[in-house]
Amino acid sequence: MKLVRVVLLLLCFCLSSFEGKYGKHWKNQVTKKHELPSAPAAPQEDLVDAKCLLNKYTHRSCSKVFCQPWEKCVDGTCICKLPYQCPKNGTSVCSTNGRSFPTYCHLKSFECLRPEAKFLNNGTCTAEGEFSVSLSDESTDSKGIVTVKLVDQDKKMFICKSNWGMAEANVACFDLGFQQGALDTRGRFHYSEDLQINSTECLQVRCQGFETTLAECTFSKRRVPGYQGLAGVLCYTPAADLPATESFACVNGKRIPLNRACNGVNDCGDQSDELCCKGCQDGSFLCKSGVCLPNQHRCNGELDCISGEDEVGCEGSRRGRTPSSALSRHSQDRLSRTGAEYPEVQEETEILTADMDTERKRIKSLLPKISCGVKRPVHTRRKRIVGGKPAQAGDFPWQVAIKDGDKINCGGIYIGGCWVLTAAHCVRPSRAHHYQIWTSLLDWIKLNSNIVVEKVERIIIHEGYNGTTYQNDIALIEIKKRPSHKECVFSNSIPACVPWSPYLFQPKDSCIISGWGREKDNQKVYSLRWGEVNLISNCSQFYQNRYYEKEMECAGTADGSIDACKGDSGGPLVCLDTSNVTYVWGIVSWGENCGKPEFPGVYTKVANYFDWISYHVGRPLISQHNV
Ligand code: 4AZ
Repeated sequence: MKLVRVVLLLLCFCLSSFEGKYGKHWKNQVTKKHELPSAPAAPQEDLVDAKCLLNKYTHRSCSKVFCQPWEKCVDGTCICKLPYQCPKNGTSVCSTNGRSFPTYCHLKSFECLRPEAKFLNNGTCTAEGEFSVSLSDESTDSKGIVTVKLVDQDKKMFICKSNWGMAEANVACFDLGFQQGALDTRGRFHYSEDLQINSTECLQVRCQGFETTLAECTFSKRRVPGYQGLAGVLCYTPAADLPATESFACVNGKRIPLNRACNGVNDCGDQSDELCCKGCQDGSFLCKSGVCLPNQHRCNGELDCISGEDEVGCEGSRRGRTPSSALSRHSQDRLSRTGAEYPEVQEETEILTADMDTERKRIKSLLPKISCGVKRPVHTRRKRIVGGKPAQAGDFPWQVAIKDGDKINCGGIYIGGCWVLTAAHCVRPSRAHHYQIWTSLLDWIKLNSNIVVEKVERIIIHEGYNGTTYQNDIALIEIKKRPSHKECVFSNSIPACVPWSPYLFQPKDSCIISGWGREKDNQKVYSLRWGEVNLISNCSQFYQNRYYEKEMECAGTADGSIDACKGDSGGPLVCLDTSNVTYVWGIVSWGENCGKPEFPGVYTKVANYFDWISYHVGRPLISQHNV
């Protein structure tokens, strides 16, 4: 191993170009092909959704992103789980205060609650183990070339510049105590003479960006012939702030150049620059929920978009990410991260630390899962033209009919356990004993043999229900358990999933309504019918001063030919996600007439009531993720 001793007291070590706007001393240097300087800051109005920004979404906003496995989603925010809520399976890990934890999840949940101790290493705690990160520049503590000392190594090592991105730089800065992460990975960095540089031997590091210390990232050693650029970082300090007019204001208070919002890179460190996007730049991937993802997240075998689009159409393009294929993984990353075409060189790569990202995925796979919104494969529905078509057995296994005396006036939606969702205007708590819940009903003139009839235990009307404005038109029906039964029997029913985020479906998405309601000409209907409608935005234009955006949803067709009508109330408007999982997106609520294009059907927006529903039925019953 040949070490190069640097004799200058302070050597100006140029890493790459850096734009002058951060200060006079940052000068443009040689620009390599794969490090083009970013374009001048330009207004990003076409990319950023300003209204959405008011919600101040971050990496902890579970209506936009999935929570970490050591977190759960409560009221739209990922909060820390208690360690005992972690899966038990796993190997022990050690924290920086020398404490051993049964699994990585236990440590992360403990750290989430009490951030003073961080991850140190996988395995047992050793007496001499220590991990440290430092920056080379003696003149300032916020920038420099990064050096690390790994737990089981005795000397400080440099990090290679290739693969060093904002995710890694943010983690390095978090580790050094800069809570807003990094400002840039490029610039002119200095290092002092007592650092020994052997630039052909540097460490590769890969982080996800959520880590709180570089010790959680995966380090590998790679020997390549010739010179290697070294990783440097400029950590964010308010002094380095950009003018408000030329920058994007992150939720954590940091300011980043405008042109770095919606580019798939978590420049803010809290992801707030990637969560309110109308489009994505630099080849990053746009989720329907308005989130930009780095392109490597597409088809990586893990769901990142809340409605799953990043893992659709991946056949043949699945990226192999087994830890054993370190060499190919590295080569692949180099291509996908920089977009540059490097010549393939045979390199020796040795993984030095545990792969905690794989461990995170393993923990995620062990979390409890609920089953909803997936039909038994009886037959495929025969799709016909719009207009309301008769349903076949098994098409709508969540659909129920509410019988009041001898009349069926309303529908309902089975959501699991003993619970049916309906419209508040359909039911009265005092009449609970008059109601019957009919499941698997197709035609109430020609009754099918598998119908199950349930009695009602109680009815919960939303406390904000207003019978005049139809605000909060939502109610829960609890089904009576059969004597000697611990659970409710919904033998032929399958629950529809309850949407936890208002971003799961968007205007223009095609969804399905079903019910026993009247035809357009007020003709009575005895059989269950269904039709496809599109979600409609801007519904106040049809119902001025009567439409409440947050609580209501409009749906219909351009010619109005498909619509819900009298008798469909309380029934479902369901939408299917990219994996064909069915969500109850709306409850038939009201509308001016039926089948008139200028007056679309109005539905209770169920996603707005996830917390209200979970409060009554219990979070685990309806939580698909982030339990
Ligand atoms: C009703 O009276 C009703 N066209 C339900 C839905 C619509 C109109 C009326 C929407 O139950």
